[in-house]
Amino acid sequence: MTETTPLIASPELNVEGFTRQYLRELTYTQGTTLERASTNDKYLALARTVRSYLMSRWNRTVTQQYHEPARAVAYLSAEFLLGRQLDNALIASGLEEIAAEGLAGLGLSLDELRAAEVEPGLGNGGLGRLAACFIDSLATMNIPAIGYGIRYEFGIFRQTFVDGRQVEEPDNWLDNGSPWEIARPEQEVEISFGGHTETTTVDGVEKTTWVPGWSVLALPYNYMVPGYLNGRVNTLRLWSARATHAFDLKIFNYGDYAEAVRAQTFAENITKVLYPEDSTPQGKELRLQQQYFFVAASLHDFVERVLEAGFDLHDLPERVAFQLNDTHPVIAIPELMRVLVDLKGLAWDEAWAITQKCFAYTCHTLLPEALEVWPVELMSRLLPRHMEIIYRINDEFLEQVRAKFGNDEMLVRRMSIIAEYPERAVRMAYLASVGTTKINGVAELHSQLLRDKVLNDFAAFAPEKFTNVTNGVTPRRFVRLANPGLSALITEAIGDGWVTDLSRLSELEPFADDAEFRRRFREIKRGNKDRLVTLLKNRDGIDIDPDTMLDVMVKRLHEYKRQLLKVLHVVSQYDRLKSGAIDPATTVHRTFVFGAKAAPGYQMAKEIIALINHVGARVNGDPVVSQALRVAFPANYNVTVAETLVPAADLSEQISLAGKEASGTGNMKFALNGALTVGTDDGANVEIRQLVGDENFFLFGLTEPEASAIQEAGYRPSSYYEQNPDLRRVLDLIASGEFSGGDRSVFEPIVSNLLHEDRFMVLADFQSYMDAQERVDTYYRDQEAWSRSAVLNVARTGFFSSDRSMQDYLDRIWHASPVPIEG
Ligand code: OX2
Repeated sequence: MTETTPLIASPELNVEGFTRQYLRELTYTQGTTLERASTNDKYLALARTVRSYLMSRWNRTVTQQYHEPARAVAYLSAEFLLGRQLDNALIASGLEEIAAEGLAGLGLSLDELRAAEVEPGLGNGGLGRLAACFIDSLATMNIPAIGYGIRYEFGIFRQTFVDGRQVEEPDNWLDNGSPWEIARPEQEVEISFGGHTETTTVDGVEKTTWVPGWSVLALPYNYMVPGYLNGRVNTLRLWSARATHAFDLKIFNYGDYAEAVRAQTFAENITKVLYPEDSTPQGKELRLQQQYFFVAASLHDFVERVLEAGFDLHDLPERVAFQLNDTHPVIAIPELMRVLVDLKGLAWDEAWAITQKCFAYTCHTLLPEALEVWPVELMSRLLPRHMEIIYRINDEFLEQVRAKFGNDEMLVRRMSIIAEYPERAVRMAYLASVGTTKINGVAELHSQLLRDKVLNDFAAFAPEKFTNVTNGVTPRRFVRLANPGLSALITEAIGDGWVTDLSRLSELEPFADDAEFRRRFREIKRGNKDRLVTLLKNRDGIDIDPDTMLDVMVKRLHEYKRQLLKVLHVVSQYDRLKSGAIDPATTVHRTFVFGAKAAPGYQMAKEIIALINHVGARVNGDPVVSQALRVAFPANYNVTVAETLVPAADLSEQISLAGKEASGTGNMKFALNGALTVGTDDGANVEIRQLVGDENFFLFGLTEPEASAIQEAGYRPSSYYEQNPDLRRVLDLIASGEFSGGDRSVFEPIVSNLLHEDRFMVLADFQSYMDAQERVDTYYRDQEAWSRSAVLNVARTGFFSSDRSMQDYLDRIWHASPVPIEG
């Protein structure tokens, strides 16, 4: 590698080197002493110390990339739900033990300082966490990759409960300083909006230019994405909005100071807050501004800064694969066209060929209402040039449709990127389907349903574009870090290769039949429950009993995910214990743990949260019932909580209506940590069950074709109520005011919705779910059989590593290769 200046070496990788660097950070950066330092001071000094070890690797990665350009993956995502950074940086750099020892030498506790980190909650749930897993895997697999996203000043809201109801508070994650980001203000990019376009003819050639109305600055903040012990540190670049200097100046010259400050605020609003909607977009103007803002900044950054000067943009597809994480970044397609045609002077057809080759699109949903659509009126006002480009893309595409399928105007209307009803609007998923080389779903069933239902016309038009990549999760965070006990046991049994090759877990298979191994496995599970007991006690003041079965349902609150079905089960158990149908002394004791945030504007979801909390209070307060079951619903479920909760779980609830959950990724984390799943044939559950085997999975519920058939024939939920006395008792009990202090009106909307609409068929699956839960109880009584199944769940789910997902993307979509970092 050619370097003009030598790279500064890291501090020595030993306890002395670490301690020296730590004290340096505490003294020179935090400006304090060990005696005076606050916990936050000590944490920040620790973070910076760890960071200093990764810094030279980061520089080396960037330098090598510059000198030896290779095809890179650019992952465009409006969300990166990173979780805490320190723990991951410690294991990636091999510093965990050194740090613990060094800190102990100074009388400090690593665990205590770890706990001081506030996680950056820059995502809603699965989609954002997936992006974080993917960039971790890419770095670990030595792939040149860059993540592009938004540095929200406020991430996902902090959830609290008041009288059992959700209240949202701002997540000011930046308050205590963020040691993991590095601002690069000198690399700011100006991003424009509004205005109009002008077309002129020069030498007989039409040329359109955009005359924007206003603009803001995009400031990049870099985050390290360290590979696991491989010397590579990739970059995550998150953009933050500022007012342009020119704008300021003009107003200052008019002497209107107040107006200048207002302009500043207006600009900064763009990256102020993460929209808390998950899987159901709200169509707000600011959201489109966010999307264009980060996408335009990222394309500019890649083209003007990452690519070397003089790079021939005809070769762009050789150098980059832009992955569109759902429809949020899809405005990148017309933006790249604008850059190539308007700014770089390429002919339209050339530019279109390049654009289509550079982009690929991942769809994460099957709910029609979750596919983003932007009113033409809004798009034309905010991005007039892009609207023109979209029209032209659409015209040419529809010509091809006619050429291929004849003049079927119904079909043409169905496939048009522009919807006509209920208002003229741009269908972003269609734009993505037209402007990309590949389209993938996130689990086998989901990809199949995308082809057969949601995007069936597009699949008929270009079948070769469609592919599947089943999601995965990073084993570094969700096994190695979250479950140190299990990690040590696995390593003792099969060596430590599994951390970067999770398929190796299959070597654990024989240990399922080893009684001593199972005993140790149970001991670890029990230890993990103790850790959870401590966390819930300290964090939430919640008491749980580690000797009960831990039955966990954690995910966003959404009707399709069916937290309500879980509540019906709890209420049924409550009823049976109270009525004496089951004996609290002999039944299997369970703790039901819920974790879920509802989008602030999603009324029904918030009612369901209130119901869970009210049922929980009643159950926990009843002297008889609480002997056998308890409900715990810690507020503000997030990545940090998941890391303690997932390893402690016995039973994983994955109970969405078949055909609605695209994949799920929590389901994978639980199975990998040795929980058994009770689940429907939905999303990645299908693949989990195929891999672990029917005998190690509690399947229930309608299949997708069955559910669709019932819906088509006219689903009548009340008929289930009428025919099933157990179900009737449960719904009547909720309706009676049993869980609302006798007030029958409180949960009436929930009950009435179930009886008369029940869009996600909770009542249709009720009995099947109850039966599955009976099987769970029976099986759990046989702890040897249960732990054998649990071990087999671990041994057989190595497939769900995000490393494997990345390999699939590389093989099927990106075609990029590893580049090891030298030195
Ligand atoms: C989620 C999906 O709901 C979930 O099934 C999937 O596992 C996850 O994405 C990662 O692929 N917003 N969030 C999702 O989809 C959308 C849209």
